[in-house]
Amino acid sequence: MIDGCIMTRIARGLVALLLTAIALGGPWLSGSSVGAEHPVAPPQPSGPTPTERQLRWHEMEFYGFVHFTVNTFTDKEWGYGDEPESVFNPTDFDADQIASTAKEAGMKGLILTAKHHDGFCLWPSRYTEHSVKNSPWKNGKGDVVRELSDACRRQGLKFGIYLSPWDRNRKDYARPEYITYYRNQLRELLTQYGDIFTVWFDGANGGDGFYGGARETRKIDARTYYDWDNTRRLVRELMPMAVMFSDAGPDFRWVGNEAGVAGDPCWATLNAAGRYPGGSSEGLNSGERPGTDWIPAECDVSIRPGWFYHAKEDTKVKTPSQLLDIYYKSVGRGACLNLNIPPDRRGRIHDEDVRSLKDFRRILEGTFAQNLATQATFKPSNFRAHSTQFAPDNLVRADHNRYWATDDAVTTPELVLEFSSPIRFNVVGLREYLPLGQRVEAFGIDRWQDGKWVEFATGTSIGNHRLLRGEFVSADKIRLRITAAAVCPALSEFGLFAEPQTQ
Ligand code: FUL
Repeated sequence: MIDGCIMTRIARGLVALLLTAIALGGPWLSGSSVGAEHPVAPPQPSGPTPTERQLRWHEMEFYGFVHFTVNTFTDKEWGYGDEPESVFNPTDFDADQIASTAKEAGMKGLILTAKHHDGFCLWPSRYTEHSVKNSPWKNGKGDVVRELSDACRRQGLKFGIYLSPWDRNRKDYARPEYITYYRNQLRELLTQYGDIFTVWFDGANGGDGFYGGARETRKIDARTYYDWDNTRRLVRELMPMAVMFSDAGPDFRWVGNEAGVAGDPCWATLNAAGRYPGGSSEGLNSGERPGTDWIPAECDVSIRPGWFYHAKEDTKVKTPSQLLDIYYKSVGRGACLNLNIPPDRRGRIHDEDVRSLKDFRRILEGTFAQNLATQATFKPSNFRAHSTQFAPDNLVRADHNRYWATDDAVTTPELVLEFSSPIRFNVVGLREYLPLGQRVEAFGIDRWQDGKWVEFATGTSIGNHRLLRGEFVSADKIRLRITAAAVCPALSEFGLFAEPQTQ
């Protein structure tokens, strides 16, 4: 009788033999025949890889923040915590207007400040009186979390929550009891409002506050006070597919600034050991390579200078071209973009913001409506075992689960795209097949001009999505060069796009 261990060793041996044969172009895979039907072993993953919940989050790419609370009515950015509930009184709250604005802007979800640093709760929590239930809005019967989460679902948007760990209202803040209060509130939010795609843990803590009338400065040790391990465990238990944000992950990280700009490179990997929310921001902007953990970046930025609505900023709403620039520097560098759209005192997104978002979307849609690379014939220097499974035409399929991969030994392949007539473009898009990790470390894009290759752009990290935006060029041959990779590349998209000329 052969025991399980020997069987495993035999199986491993066979797989190794098969992989070696593939790498050498084994005869039964017919080295030269394109379209061999035999299944070919895919490349092995390299380095940290994303979880299923992180993959779902990556796919979202663009979603929004909704900063709304007493600050909207007191014209502040950080409420002190002593604001009377009576100040919260939107005159025409319209969750559908907020959600449809987000939807039309191309966002895939919204994250609401259920409680900001001032401690006022936008839902009628059982655990505090400092909430909508004691406000004049809807005679204390309103629930912003309920209305916005329902409106998001109606629009097909995901819904997430921001619950500030720092609470300037609570008497027990900085004491152990507060952690129980915080978790009780999390439990309410994660059990009463349907599916929650993310929980956003803010690391900010300014110290002073009302604290039930104490009006003093309270310092906590951000490393230990919140006992994050157990709070994260609670989130996993109540909402297993929710991704958690903080400076330190665990699922996605702060990008290190509030300008919406990811580093270049921006690796999805990070060394998580020793990091905690509110800790050092070193390394967050560019990530860390090779890195021990898959903790990709989110770029959070407001459409206005402040996070909350202030009438004086109506003239300072970011223009469509500023939003586009942010998009290319966030989504286009492999991060997700979390763009804040703060409701005004009516409880609606202001016309200026709506107008800017619409135009921004129009330009993006015009740009990505057509991938010109679909018209090309692909000439790769290599594709894995000559199998259609890994052929370069996977790069222009809508299905991002198909990818172009090379043989294990080939880490710097080239791919030439030939067109029957010149195409005109100014944006190049690339994606890696994320389940196999972030593999490519450098690449170049060239165009054929006057009998020679001329560089269009070069880059380093690709990850979920890389967009390179340049001057308009025309060419009937384009080349992608992978110039450095940790292991054989696995790319799921190559796109050539043209921005609409009239902006
Ligand atoms: C920061 C907060 O202090 C700001 O008020 C805002 O909520 C931003 C998204 O995070 O840390």
